[in-house]
Amino acid sequence: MNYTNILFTVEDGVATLTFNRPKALNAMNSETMAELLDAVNVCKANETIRVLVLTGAGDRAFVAGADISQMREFRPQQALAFMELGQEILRRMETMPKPVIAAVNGFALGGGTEISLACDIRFASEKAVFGQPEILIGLIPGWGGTQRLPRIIGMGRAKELILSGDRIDAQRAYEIGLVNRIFPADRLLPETLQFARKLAGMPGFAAQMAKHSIHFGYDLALDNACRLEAECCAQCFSTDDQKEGMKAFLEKRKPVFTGR
Ligand code: CO8
Repeated sequence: MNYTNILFTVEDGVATLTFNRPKALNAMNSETMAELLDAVNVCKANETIRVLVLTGAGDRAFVAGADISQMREFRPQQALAFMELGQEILRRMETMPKPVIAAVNGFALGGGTEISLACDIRFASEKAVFGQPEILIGLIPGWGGTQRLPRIIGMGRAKELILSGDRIDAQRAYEIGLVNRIFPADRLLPETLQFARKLAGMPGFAAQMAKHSIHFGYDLALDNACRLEAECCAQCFSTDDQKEGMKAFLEKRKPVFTGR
């Protein structure tokens, strides 16, 4: 697929997807969603891609939400289809068997915050701004925000953001656990890519099993979730990387992982 609304590059096992509609602050329209879906599928299928990084073009926005100029004329059935598509893409990305990191470089509002919530890790520039302002235009979040936000920052804080539509800066987002790390604007992408390369060098199957256990165990009863974890961990013993990791530890040397 040819991309016109995103940039997509791969280097050192790290794919970088840049939302690229800076004039509209990278707002998500249907075309951008279709390209995001395609890129997520490519990342999932391509064995040379081991980590995905998402960021926004320009110096103002990650994603300023779903495209309001497209949504304004929706009838309920179109709105539902737009939400279902967004939810499917984000769930596919969230459960992808490889780490996904958001490098939030500016406004991440509405759908922009929701995209970041579906990433495994959120890094932010000092200029980042988060929020779920849907209520200010007569909506509620529709791409998983009412569900993922409480799971990540707690129900009380999520309700505060969703019911007020207030925006928060990177520092506040860090304080409430919404972002993992903050960097000066010019360091965000280099630091994120350095961290992504580190993850790309980890045993890939173990990373896959970790995400699987977290995502598919989260809503199970504890006994069942721990059983799932044990089975995922046991599967790791089928890999060369587990053999190499333990051998290297006992031989007091750095492991050389092959991803097998
Ligand atoms: N959609 C479409 N265009 C946008 C969006 C957007 N979400 N955000 C910004 N733009 C456009 C502006 O219209 C403007 O375009 P133009 O230059 O042609 O007038 C350009 O980007 C620059 O924006 P501003 O002039 O507004 O820049 P400011 O610096 O004054 O303000 C803000 C920046 C604060 C980010 C402001 O643009 C803003 O508030 N944007 C909207 C944020 C928002 O409400 N996002 C949530 C949208 S709803 C949503 O995401 C729900 C998703 C899931 C539900 C799906 C339901 C079907």
